[in-house]
Formats: sequence, C-alpha cells, structure tokens
Amino acid sequence: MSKNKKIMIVMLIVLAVYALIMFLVLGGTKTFKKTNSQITIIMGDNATFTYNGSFWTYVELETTYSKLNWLKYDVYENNELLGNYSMWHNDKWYVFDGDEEHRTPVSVTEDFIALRADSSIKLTPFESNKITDYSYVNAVLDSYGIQASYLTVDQVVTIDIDNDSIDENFYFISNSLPRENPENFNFTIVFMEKKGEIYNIYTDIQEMENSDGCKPFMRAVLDYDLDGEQEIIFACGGLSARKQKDYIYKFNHNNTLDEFKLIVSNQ
Ligand SMILES: [Ca+2]
Ligand SMILES: [Ca+2]
Repeated sequence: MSKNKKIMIVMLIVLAVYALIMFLVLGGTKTFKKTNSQITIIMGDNATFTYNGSFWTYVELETTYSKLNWLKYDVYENNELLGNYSMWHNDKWYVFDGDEEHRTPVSVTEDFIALRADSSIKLTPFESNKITDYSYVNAVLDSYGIQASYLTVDQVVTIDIDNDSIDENFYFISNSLPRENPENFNFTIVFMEKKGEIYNIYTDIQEMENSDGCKPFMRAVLDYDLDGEQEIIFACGGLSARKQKDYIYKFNHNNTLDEFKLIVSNQ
C-alpha cells in the first residue's frame, strides 16, 4: 500500500469517527430538547388551560381566548381523534373544517377535548371499570375514619403511566348525591395504587350541609411534556348547575418521594 493510500484511509476513518460523534451529539441534544413550550388544552366548553413555557393558566379572560381563535387543534371525542380543525370561541367553542374562505362547521359533543402544542400531543386510550377488589378502597376509607354504607362512584382505571411495564390503578370513589344518601358527610377521593402503595391524588371530605360533593372520573390521559410518562386529567361534577371541575395532575419523582402534583385546575 502506498503512503498516499494509507493517509487517505486514515483521513476517511477520522472523518467517519467525526461524523459519528456529531451524529450522537446533535441527535442527543435534539432528543433532550424535545418538549412542549406552548400548550393549549381545551376541555370542551368546560375549561381551557394554557402553558407558556413557564407556567400553566386557567383561561378566563376574553383577551386570551381571542388569541386562541382560528388556530388549528387536534379535536378528540371519546378518546378518539376526530380531526385537526380550527376553532372559534364565543362563550362556547365552535369547530370548523376547511380553509378561511370555506369553513364548514363540525359538530362535536360538549365532552370533546382539543389539543394544540409545538409537538403534537396524543390522548392515550383507557377503560374505566367498576371496582371489583375493594381492599385498597377500604384501607383508604379506614385511614380517614370513614365507614361508608355505599358508594355512588366506584370506578378504577388501570394504565401504565410511567412506562415501567407495571400497571398503576387509579381509583375514583365518592358517596356524593343522590340526596337519600343516609350519611351526614360527603367524600370524594381519587388515589393511585402501585405495587401495593397508595398515592393520594385528591381528597375532599365535608359535612353534607356544606357540600353536595362531586362525582370524579378519569377524563384524559396524555403525555403533554413528552417525557415518556403520562399525565392524568380527572374531572369532578355531575351535580346541580355547578360547573364541572377539571384537574391536571403529574406524577413527580422526587429524590425520596414519588407524589402527584396538581398542575392546574378550574376549581
Ligand atoms: Ca407503571
Ligand atoms: Ca409527561
């Protein structure tokens, strides 16, 4: 092999190693940076939440709504993507297909969810089932000193939110109205069970005369910050004319403690 050929081969190897290092560095940086700095989550006509890169806001101001008008959103109904539509708010949301010149109204139920973010967010399907094993429910009620004669909400949602191939169970329980409820207090409790450990999410226990309570249920599961772990949105409502409450919770891994953190709500 001539000296020139050897030099060529060495140069090619150096170039290949350089290209590989750049690929890993740039690829790694890209993965690290993949997050959402602008997010809008529209919970039907019930609540709209926005994230601006620093903090979450429950939108109540008309001026903020006007900034959200005529943008395109991924509109979901019953956890299924209905389409990517533009939306306009005037006390309630109106959904349109087509371009600015030919807008065609799209009808959605009031339970729709619309999402918009830098990198699109998908809703994760889930099933809500009647609780069959009450051992964790009884343990939680016992810890609050509650002897419940019956439950009006008793649902469990099983899903692997932190992607570790172990399912987490989300329990939704309440003895909230009907009025013939013989107890003199209302309770609404949401908690997660993982590997036998209980993680509190939401607890509201009040005297019947002060509160009607509310009926909790899982509304959505999604990974809005693209970190590979699912956040949950649960709702509580179903009574009288009071507005339904929507709560976004994130499971935080702290050094010694894993716990749910309330991100934003319209409470
Ligand atoms: Ca898991
Ligand atoms: Ca996440």
